[in-house]
Amino acid sequence: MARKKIAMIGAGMIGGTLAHIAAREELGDVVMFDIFGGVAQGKALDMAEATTVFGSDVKLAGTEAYADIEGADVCIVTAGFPRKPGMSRDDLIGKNLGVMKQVAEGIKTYAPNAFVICITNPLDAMVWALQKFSGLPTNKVVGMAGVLDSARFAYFLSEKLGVSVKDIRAWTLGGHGDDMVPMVRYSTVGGLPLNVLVENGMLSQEDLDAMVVRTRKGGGEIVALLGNGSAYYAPAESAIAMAVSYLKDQKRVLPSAAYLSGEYGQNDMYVGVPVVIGANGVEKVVEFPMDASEKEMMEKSISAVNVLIEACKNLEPSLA
Ligand code: A3D
Repeated sequence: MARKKIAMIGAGMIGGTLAHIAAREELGDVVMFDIFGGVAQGKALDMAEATTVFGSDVKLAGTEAYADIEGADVCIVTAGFPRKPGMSRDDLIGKNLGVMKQVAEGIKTYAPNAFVICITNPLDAMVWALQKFSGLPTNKVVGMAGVLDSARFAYFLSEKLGVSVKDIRAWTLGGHGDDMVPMVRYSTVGGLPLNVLVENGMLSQEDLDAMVVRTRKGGGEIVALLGNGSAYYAPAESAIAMAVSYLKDQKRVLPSAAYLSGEYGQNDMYVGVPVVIGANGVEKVVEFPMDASEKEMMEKSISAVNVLIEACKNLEPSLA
């Protein structure tokens, strides 16, 4: 069986980390595309040399020619600009929308059958624009944010409770912004929902509230610490989990920015919801029943995403 081909569109901090993990895990041959082709080539050569140490036979290449992504099975898009301290994700929209247009053209021309995972911010609006610009099927274009936001929530819980990360399942839905919706009732530690932990005195409401706030601001916390650029290890691991579910038809249920056609009462937009990812891409959107306060938070988050989608339409009339 021929090796799979994985294209990283953008060879910056996340793109490089993605390539490293994909090579190490032998997920397939890796090609890194970047407008700064030298950076993509340099990173690819550095990692290719490392394969002889960690013993992986995959091939790595860097390029500034879209033709080199031809036939890719998976494309992971990080091309664009990250935040600087003091910037919100939304401040990136003008610059990154133009990047999505170029990337969509490249993928549509050379890898129209790929499963495309977008990471570029502001995430929900950029994945929406990428799908529109490319015309690829909506089940094959998805955004990564929920796995990361949920991972952050899970990490804070494991730290606070002194419990293995393996026994925590956290869910964060909605748009990838400060209005994201950590789903307390559906997040579990050893199978017990968080509200049950609070009721039984195993976790205080104050600590839980503080972790919800920290999760919402988790990206900004790292931006402030780094001083230049944003998180890349956890974002890369999160996108790899989604890619692996597709490549191995694992059918994992993962929170992802997915195209909605009536689910959660929404149409023609992308927002973070639980989805089943398998060999057919996004195979199903799972609808979590929501109580009044969860619904209110989700609606607020969806409205914030819709404002950004409208901004994209104003900036790029072909999307309207
Ligand atoms: P960075 O290290 O700057 O890498 C971006 C790369 O994109 C650079 O190497 C650029 O040269 C390249 N690039 C710019 N324009 C183009 C273009 N037109 N075509 C091809 N390549 C181009 O950033 P990063 O890797 O740290 O972050 C990448 C994106 O992910 C940013 O938009 C971040 O805001 C975003 N991000 C999203 C999350 C989510 O959870 C959704 C988390 C962290 C970062």
